[in-house]
Amino acid sequence: MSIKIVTLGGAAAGKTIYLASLYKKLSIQNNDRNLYYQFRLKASDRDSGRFLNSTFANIVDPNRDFPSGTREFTQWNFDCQVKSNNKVYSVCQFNYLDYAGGTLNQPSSQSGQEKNIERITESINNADVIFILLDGVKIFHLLHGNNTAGGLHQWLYKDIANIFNDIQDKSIPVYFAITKWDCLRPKYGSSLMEVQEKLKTFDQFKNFINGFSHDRERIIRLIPMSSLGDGFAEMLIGAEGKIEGMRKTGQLNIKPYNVEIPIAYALLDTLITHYNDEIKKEKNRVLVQNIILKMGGILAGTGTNFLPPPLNILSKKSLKAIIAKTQNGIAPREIYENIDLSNIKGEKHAIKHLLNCFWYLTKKFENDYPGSLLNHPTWHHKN
Ligand SMILES: Nc1nc2c(ncn2[C@@H]2O[C@H](COP(=O)(O)OP(=O)(O)OP(=O)(O)O)[C@@H](O)[C@H]2O)c(=O)[nH]1
Ligand SMILES: [Mg+2]
Repeated sequence: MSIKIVTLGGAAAGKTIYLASLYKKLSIQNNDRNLYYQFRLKASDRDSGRFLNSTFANIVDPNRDFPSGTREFTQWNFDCQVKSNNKVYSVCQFNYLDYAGGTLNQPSSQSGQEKNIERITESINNADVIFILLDGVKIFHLLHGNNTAGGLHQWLYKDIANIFNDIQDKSIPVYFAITKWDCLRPKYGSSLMEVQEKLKTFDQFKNFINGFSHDRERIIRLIPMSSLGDGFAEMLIGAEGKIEGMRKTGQLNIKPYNVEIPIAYALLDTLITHYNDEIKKEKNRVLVQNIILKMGGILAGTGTNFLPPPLNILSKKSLKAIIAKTQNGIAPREIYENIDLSNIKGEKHAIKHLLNCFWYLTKKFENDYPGSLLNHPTWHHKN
């Protein structure tokens, strides 16, 4: 099953550093330290993996500047795998796009990027999940009332407005990530309420979120994350609180956080979306049947043929259990205890194992960051 994630964000929102950091954190399965990181992301080809590793090496090198803005347009494909007893199980694939954030906000005739803008539009149309990176430095300005800070108006009324226009007709999950959370964490910790309230004071956010709230099938999440971790970089604050750049502090240890949360949600939410769609179709089928035959219908089968392989190996019962657990506030410990890598005996186990890891990570995240769910769909797992 291939999960297409379209990452949207203005210039310098943090897209490139995020990808390098995500890959660094998840490219090696972690069997010892944290049981719920017992999976890995593998780049689709060797060159891509090497390129991401070398980008990351430059990012962490205190003697080098941060990478300059992206010019190319690159699709990154990652295979999400579980390795157990010397066998590798490939559960799903994640596809990302990286591109020059700035040029996409100009009219295509001016940016000379017609082809690339077409590609982005096409990707949005085919996406399973939309991932919007909100620049943490811009959010910092908003929260501190620095209304005249450079680029803020352009960002709010052009970049963000363009993104919302592009995606408003799609009813798939939308995740807002607030990048560079390390800059906000000292003051805001893990509370998202203030950020949520601030964003909603702007009509475009309010309308977007409220508009979607009427569309009860859409999931909207807010995910604070840091690709660099705390203390690795600091904002250079000039006169009148103006942020003039980001400086590496020289700290060697880099501990990104929450970068894996969007992919964990992407798999769980995509399963739920597929299931909900199927239930709706079944309901329509039964309705038509009832009208034609004037009799009560029955919902079909125990299988999950509507899921792309290899996830269609799951039974309908397991899928309903996954959805129920995802919806309900299961204590992380309960999920954690289910994980046992040495017990994986086949593809089905591997899938369940990965889902367990993702449950754990997302539930822990929800416990740690109240206010992250902005809107959720009607759940049909009881059907
Ligand atoms: N403190 C902090 N700064 C970050 C983080 N991620 C990115 N930055 C800063 O933000 C700048 C831009 O990040 P990029 O990843 O290059 O942004 P981008 O979205 O790829 O930008 P374009 O390629 O121009 O579209 C970096 O040079 C860093 O200074 C983070 O997690 N924490
Ligand atoms: Mg970039």
